Amino acid sequence: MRPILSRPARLLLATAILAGCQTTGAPPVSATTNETSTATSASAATALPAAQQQPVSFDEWLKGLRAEALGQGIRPQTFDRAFARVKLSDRVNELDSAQPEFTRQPWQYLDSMVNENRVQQGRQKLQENAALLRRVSQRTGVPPEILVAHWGAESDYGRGTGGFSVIDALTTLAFNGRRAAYFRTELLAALRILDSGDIPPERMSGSWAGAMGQTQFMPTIFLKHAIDEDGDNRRDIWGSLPDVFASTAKFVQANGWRAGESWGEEVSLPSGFPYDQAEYNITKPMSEWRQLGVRPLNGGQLSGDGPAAILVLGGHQGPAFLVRENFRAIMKYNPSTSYALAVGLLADRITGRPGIQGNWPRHEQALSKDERMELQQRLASLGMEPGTADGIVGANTRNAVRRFQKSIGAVPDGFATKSLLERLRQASGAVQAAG
Ligand SMILES: [Ca+2]
Repeated sequence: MRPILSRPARLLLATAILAGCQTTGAPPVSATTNETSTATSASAATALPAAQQQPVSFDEWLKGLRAEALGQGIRPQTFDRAFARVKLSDRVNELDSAQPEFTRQPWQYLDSMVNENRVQQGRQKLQENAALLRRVSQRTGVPPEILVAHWGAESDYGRGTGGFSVIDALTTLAFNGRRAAYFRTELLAALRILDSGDIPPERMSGSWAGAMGQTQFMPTIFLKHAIDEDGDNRRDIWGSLPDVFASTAKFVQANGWRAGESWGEEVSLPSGFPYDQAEYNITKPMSEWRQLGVRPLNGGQLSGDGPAAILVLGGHQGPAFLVRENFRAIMKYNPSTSYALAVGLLADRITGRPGIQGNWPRHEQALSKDERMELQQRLASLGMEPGTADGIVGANTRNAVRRFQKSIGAVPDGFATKSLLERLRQASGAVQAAG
């Protein structure tokens, strides 16, 4: 529907691209911006419902959907009004099937998400809405700056909520998308929202994958967590800031936010640190990290008991972060470690704390999809067990990279770059020559 991607679409795709290189190993169940899972879930294509194997006309399909919706108690006039001018969207199909060719490095993503402009805007929004944010924060334990940072990350403080009709987008994806069953559930949830009168269909806008309004909630998340804070009997995450902040806070609280604790911090690691322990899924009590020599940047000792994990998204040459339980709560909004880091750092900057102190290894180039697959194939041929050669660098691939790094005496940080692929090519060439 537009010649170039809008800012929110680019933002969401960027998240998807990053999730591709930093998938957490968890099943792809993004709570809100579902693009993350859509673009990276290779297994989704294998789970087509039976209906997909016997194509039906759109009219027949719509009849079936109407019967199902009415069976769930949605009023016929709601359904008919929602679908009066429904259009299948080629653009949605295009975005759904887009496979990212190039991965952005974490610092490129963070540069775009936590830039000076975003920080300044965030400070202003925090001030403008101070009383409201304080009230919501006191009730839920989620700090105002975290609410503002989610808002900034999801929709650039409400400016980029996606220009798609949610009904059109979800209908397109439910009718013939790769994950039709999932989107059918979301479409029925969207109809339930319309039926409850929260928003008229023509104002129900969102991303190409149906993430709605300023919070970018998927419809099922809206039904569970959206709040009418301003008391007009409508949960309006499109136009009401009280509703936006209260809904975000309820969702983040439900995701396990611990009041009074931070998301984490940048830390310094000693030389000889066991970088094979720097992985999102490896958590340890704080006492163990202290023993391993992990320190706050400004000296002293780490506070709290843990559990926490160490993240080095740019390998051992880049900054290191200790991430706590609240980091996991942020990730339930969008299951990408880079996303959660962006929200945490944006919140820090908004409240005047410094940004990242360490330097990223900006000379390290990202791998293309072909190169990622080559990396995996070469690791497999050396017996490093990277899992399926699908071009997605997750924990399995990172651990295989670590095995290879150990085998050549390099620091086992699992960071897959062009220079690492080059060393791998040399090593597998050497193996071939020896064989
Ligand atoms: Ca309201």
